[in-house]
This record gives sequence, C-alpha cells and structure tokens, in this order.
Amino acid sequence: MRFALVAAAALAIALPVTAAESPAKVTVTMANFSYAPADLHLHAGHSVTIHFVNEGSGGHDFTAEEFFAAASMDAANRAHVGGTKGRVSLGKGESADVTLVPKAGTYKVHCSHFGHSALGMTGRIVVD
Ligand SMILES: [Cu+2]
Repeated sequence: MRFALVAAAALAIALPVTAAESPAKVTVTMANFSYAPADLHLHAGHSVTIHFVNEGSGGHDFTAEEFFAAASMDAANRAHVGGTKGRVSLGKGESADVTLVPKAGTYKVHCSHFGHSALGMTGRIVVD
C-alpha cells in the first residue's frame, strides 16, 4: 500500500505540465510601508498565482475587496482572502499564495492597518 502511494506521488510529479495549464506567477512584497510592485498588471480570464510575502517589521495586509470579489477562485483560495473581506493578512516574515482568475477592471489596494495607507501602503491592480 505504501509503495503504491509513493509510486502514485512519483507519477504525479513526473507528469508534464503544459504551459497553457500552468498558472502564471507573480510576487507581491509587502514592506514598511509599500507594496512591490505598487501597480500589478494581470491578464483577464487567465489563472494566476499571486505569491504574497511580508518583509516588513510587523503585520501588513493586502486589502482589495472589489478585486477579490470579482475574481473566480475555489473555496480554499477564497478562505485565504478572508472570504468577503477580500484581504490577505500576513504577520512579519509570513507568505501566502492565492490562485485565482481575475476579472477585467482597475482595482484599488490598501493596507488596512491603522495609518499604513497614509504612509504609502496603497496600490493598484490593472486587469485587461
Ligand atoms: Cu501595512
């Protein structure tokens, strides 16, 4: 039984993934007090994995209610963005991946921590 599981796992790893099926990946880095990149450009209708990293000295988040609400994603990814909160919250040094299919539009991003957006923690997502 154990061998069968290992064999199945090895097979899964060996299966080729075509370029069309593998989602694009982008990284968003949170810092004190900015996002890099501040302007995220995504392709409408194409699956993308957004890798969020918090390199700041404290907690930060990526709040984009309209962007996440408009995007298609499965339940697990929806949970990563806090459901209807539309927010990826990370403690210092944490990271998280969210895979979704974005909808065309221009969306605002901000950090909901007190005072952070005033200090420059804002951004924009352009999907076209
Ligand atoms: Cu912040």
